[in-house]
Amino acid sequence: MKKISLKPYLFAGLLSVMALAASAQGALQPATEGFDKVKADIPHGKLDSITYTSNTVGTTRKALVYTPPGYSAKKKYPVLYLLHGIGGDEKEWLNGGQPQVIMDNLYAQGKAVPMIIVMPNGRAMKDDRPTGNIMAADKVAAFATFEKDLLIDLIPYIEKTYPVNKDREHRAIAGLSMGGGQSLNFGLGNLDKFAWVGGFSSAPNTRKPEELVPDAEAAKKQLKLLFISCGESDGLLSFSKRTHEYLEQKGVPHVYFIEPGVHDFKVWKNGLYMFSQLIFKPVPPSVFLNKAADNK
Ligand code: FER
Repeated sequence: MKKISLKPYLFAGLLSVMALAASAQGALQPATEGFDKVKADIPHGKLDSITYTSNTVGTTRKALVYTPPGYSAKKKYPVLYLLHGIGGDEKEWLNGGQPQVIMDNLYAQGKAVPMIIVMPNGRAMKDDRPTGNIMAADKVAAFATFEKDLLIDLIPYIEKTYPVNKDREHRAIAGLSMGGGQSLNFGLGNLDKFAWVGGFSSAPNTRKPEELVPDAEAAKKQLKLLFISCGESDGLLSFSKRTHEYLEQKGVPHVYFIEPGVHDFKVWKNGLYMFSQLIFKPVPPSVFLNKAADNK
């Protein structure tokens, strides 16, 4: 009988085991088919509409709050503040992104840590509706004013109303476009308050990199995750790209995920899908290698 060498088979087997291990280790994977489809046969979270007093604006203001399936006031939850864009308000994520569907599906698969998601109105002014000229200077300025409303008014309201952990490691901030710029500005500007920061298709309101991260060593020490994503055909890509290049030059670990797409909810929903799976638990070092199959 002819003797067959097992060596090539062993080698091929070893290679495929290594490849599997590498992908299972959490190389970044974008959303797959069905991630945003309503499924009737799984537990669903709940949406509340809340109203809080804003000393910053001098009015009462609205926000939406998603509590996860199995929510109980006897437990304690981390909180993700999820911010909208220049044309939106506290309902933009709900209407355009249906984050409750994305999250319900992730929970059904055990892929995310149970968290409360707060969707505020990030235009901190008396008339905070996205009407008239949404690019008007006072309306754009109100997106910067929201930093105070968030830190002084909204976060304390959430923390006395819901059963939440109140330390930085249990607080995340992420958003789309103007809300992405806000998240990077407020998150990186208040590292004592936020350990998890995400900007999806961040807008021109994003501070210049040197102002955004003046102390790279402090950022390295304090950030659990900095996540930057954008569509490769988005006209605002340069704001994400310049931030990424600066962070890379300063050696600040971050995820830079550029995907096919433009300035729309396809990219933002995927941003939420990816970011929400990574927060409030140990981050696999492999995600910082940015080696997802179709990432550029
Ligand atoms: C701009 C272009 C886009 C700008 C803001 C945006 C304030 C925001 C877009 C969005 O939120 O979708 O010049 O200036």
